[in-house]
Amino acid sequence: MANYYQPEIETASPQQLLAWQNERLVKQVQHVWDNVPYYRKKMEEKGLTPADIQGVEDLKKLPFLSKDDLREAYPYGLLAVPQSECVRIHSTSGTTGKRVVAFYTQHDVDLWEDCCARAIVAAGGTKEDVCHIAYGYGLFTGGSGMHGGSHKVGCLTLPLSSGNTDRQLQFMTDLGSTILCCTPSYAAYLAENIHERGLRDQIKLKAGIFGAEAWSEEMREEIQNALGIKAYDIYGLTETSGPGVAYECQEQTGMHINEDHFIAEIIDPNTGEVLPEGSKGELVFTSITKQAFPLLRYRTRDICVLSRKPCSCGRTHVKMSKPMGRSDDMLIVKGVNVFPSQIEAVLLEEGYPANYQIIVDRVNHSDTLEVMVEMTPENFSDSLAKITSMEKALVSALKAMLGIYAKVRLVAPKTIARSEGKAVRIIDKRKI
Ligand code: DLL
Repeated sequence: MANYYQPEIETASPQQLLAWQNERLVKQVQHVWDNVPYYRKKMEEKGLTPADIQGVEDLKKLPFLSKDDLREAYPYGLLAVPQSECVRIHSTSGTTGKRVVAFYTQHDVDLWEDCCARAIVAAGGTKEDVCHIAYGYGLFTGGSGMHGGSHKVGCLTLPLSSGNTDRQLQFMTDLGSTILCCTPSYAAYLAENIHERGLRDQIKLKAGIFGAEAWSEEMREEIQNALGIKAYDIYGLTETSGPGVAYECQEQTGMHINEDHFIAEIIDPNTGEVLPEGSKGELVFTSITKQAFPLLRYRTRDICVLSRKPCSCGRTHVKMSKPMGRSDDMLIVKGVNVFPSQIEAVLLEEGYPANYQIIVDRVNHSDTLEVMVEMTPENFSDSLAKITSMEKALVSALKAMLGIYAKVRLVAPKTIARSEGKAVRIIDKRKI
């Protein structure tokens, strides 16, 4: 069984990494130019030919690709190999507009699963582990990606998919799951159930690999304590393969990006200007090893920071911070930028669970922001006076963080519907 800690790649010198990226980028640009008329036209519009791209230094000359391009080219317009070479598709969970469909050759699936295997190993996984996969299987990439990675590491793989909490807990206790892979909101829900059913002593979990949605450090703390595990972040998006584009190591201070497969840039979301390391901005990826669906300078809309500070794990690949929200999920309320992650941080800090919904509306031409949040069984009260005073405390904590007033509505435990996949945090009635 291969050892998916690949030190020759994961701890390669910056010079070696750059050499790989230069060589692969040049090849990829030629591949796209030769096979994707949509992209060739975009390059021609900028007066570019492949000869203009000699390495990473020239990346900034290339045009960006956005989700709108993917929708426009739907379904086959960005495919870079004959359809007969493709073995799989996955698709985004987007509910509006045309879906985005991503294609994979067998080579693409193999490389993607390698990336997921690296993530499992970085979370301490070995062939002795029982890897419990509660990400959804199907069009969503979470289930299949982590499943493939788990096989490569040689773990005993439990393909539970999402939902059916009774069955999740039965397998978890009977088979002794040691690594849990699911969204952080579902992990928090499973933890809540484990606690209520008094199953804490019967579970053998040691690690969780959670991603696909934003989650705060406070939520990590809460899940780690509730399940007695180390909780690792994992990042990815359908367009660039799925989970495993970046993953956390034992240091838990950001996610190493698999730079032998992806070149990451941070840009100013308004001007498109490339920003220096350490700046906060929109993450842009170029996939340099994918055959079927190779995206050049794809704008993720995720806002984060990149860091090349040396990591105690020895990995040299650049780290991305937790995404601080999406530039297109960012709410603008009364002209102020509001990220759900800021609200979540306040709630957890004040001792509330991560079960909340943010409701934005427009009343008399003015924006309103309301946060509905569940009380915990411990701080639950039906005394109006007590609830009002708890709400007041939250209103001022939120005001200190956001700079604007948010109405707070405390509700009884378990009032807000739980999610088995990505949690629905925002209801923007202005868009309805
Ligand atoms: O969510 C892939 C994935 C599956 C990642 C399982 C991790 C684990 P999409 O459904 O295409 O793909 O959604 C991609 O989800 O642009 C981010 O906005 C968000 N996202 C993914 N991982 C994280 C994370 C999968 N760790 C979009 N933290 C991305 C915050 C995340 N947001």
